[in-house]
Amino acid sequence: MSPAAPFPAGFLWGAATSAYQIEGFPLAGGAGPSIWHRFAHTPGRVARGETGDLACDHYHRYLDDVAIMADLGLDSYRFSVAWGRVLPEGRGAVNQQGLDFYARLVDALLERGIRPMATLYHWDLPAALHDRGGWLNPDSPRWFADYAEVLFRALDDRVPFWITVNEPWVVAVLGYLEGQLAPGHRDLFETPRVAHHLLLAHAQAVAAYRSLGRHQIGIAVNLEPQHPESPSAADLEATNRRDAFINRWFLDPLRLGRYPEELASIFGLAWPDFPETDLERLRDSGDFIGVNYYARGLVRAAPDAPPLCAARVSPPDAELTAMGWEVYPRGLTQTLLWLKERYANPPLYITENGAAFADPPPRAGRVEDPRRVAYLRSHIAAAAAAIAQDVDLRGYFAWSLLDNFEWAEGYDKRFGLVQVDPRDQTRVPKASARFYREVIASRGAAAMPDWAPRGDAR
Ligand code: IFM
Repeated sequence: MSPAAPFPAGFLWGAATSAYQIEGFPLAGGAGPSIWHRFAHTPGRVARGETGDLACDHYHRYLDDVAIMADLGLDSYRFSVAWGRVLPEGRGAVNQQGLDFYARLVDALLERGIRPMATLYHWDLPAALHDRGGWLNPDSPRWFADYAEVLFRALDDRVPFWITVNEPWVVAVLGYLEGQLAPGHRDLFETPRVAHHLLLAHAQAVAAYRSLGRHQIGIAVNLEPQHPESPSAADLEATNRRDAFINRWFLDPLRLGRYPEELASIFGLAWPDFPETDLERLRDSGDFIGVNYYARGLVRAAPDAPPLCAARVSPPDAELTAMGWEVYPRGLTQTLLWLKERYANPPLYITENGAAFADPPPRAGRVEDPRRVAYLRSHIAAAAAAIAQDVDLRGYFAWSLLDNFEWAEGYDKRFGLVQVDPRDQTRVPKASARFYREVIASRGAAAMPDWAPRGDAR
C-alpha cells in the first residue's frame, strides 16, 4: 500500500441489500411464505400496515438495479437469498424457479464485473419451518445446512463470498425477547436457545462448505462499542453486561469456543447448560467476520429493566439519524481495533454501514442528502484509520443500495444511496451515490480529509 493509498489493493467496495427488504412479490414463482410475510400481514406489527409485497420490485427490476450498481462502479454486491423461494417448505423439494432467479442475478452481476456476496439467512425463515418450531427446534441447524448445500452446489462456481447468518443477535433478541421483529415472541427462555441454534446453523453450514465450496464463508454480526454514561460503578458494570450481550455473545463462541460468563448471570435460570461438544463445533468456524456497524451504545445502569439492567441513552448534544442512532464514526475504528485485539486479527469486511435520514424529494432529477454524504465520508475515514493500525479489513459495503422496507419501521426510514419512490418505483441516485462513486473510483481517497475534490461528478 502506498503512503497515499488509505485502502489496500484488492479492497472491495460494495453495497448491500436483503431479499425481503427489496425483492417484492415474495410468493412469486412457487415461493413459500416466510415469517416476515406473515408478520407484516399481521395488523399492528409494521408501521402503517406496510409489507414487503412490492418493496422495490427488485424481483422484476434486478437488471435495472445491476445497471445502477455498474454505474456506481461497485466491486461487489451483497444480497440475500430468500430461503422460501428456493425451498418453499424450508426443506425437501427444490423450487427451480426460485433458484434460477438468484442464478440470473449472479450472472448479471458477473457480466458487469461485480462480485457477488450472498447471504443465506437475512431473517426470512420459511413459515413452514416456523410451524415446526423454527429456530427453537434442535433440528434447525440441520435444516439450514441442507438449504445452504443447495446454494453451494448451484452457485459456488460463481459466488466468491458467502455469509451464513445476518445479525443473529437481532434474530434472537428482537425476534424472541423484545418481539418487535418476526416472529414477535417475548420469551426469556427461548432467546438463548434460538441464539445457540443460529450459531450451530452457521457452523454446520461452514462444515458443509468445507467439502463443497472453493471460496470464502463468514457470518455478519451487528457490533457497537459500549461506553458508560458516567464513571459510576453501576454504569461501568451495566456497560460490561451490554458489551457481553451485544458484542461478545456470538463472537466469543465462534473465535474462543466459549460464551461470555456474563450471559449466565444476565439470563439466570433461562441460560441452558450447553454441551461442551457444541462449543467445540462452533470454534473457529468461518473465514472472515462481517461487521455491521451503525452507532455506539452509551449505557446507563437500569436496575428496573431486566434481564440486562442496562439502558441505551443518547448524549444530549449528539447528532442522531432518523433511527435515533448516534452518528459516531470513531466507534467504527474502535470496533475494528477491538476485533483485532480480542480475536487475533481476523479477516474482516464491513458488511453494512449507513444511515437513515429524511431525504427531500428529487429536484431537477437530483436528491441532495448531505448528511448521508457526511456519514459515509466520516465512517470510511474511520475504517481507513483502523487499517493504518494494521486491522485486516478487506472491504466496505454501504447499507443500502436502495431505499427499502426497514422491517417494523416500514418504508419511511430511508437508508439508500438510491431513492426509490414506493408509488411508481422510480430510482434516483442521491448525492451520496455520486459521492460513493467518487470514493470507489479514487479507491477510498475521496473520503479522506486531505482529498481535493474534482468537482461534483454528474
Ligand atoms: O435494514 C437493516 C438490515 O436489514 C440489517 N442491519 C441493519 C439495517 C438497518 O436497520
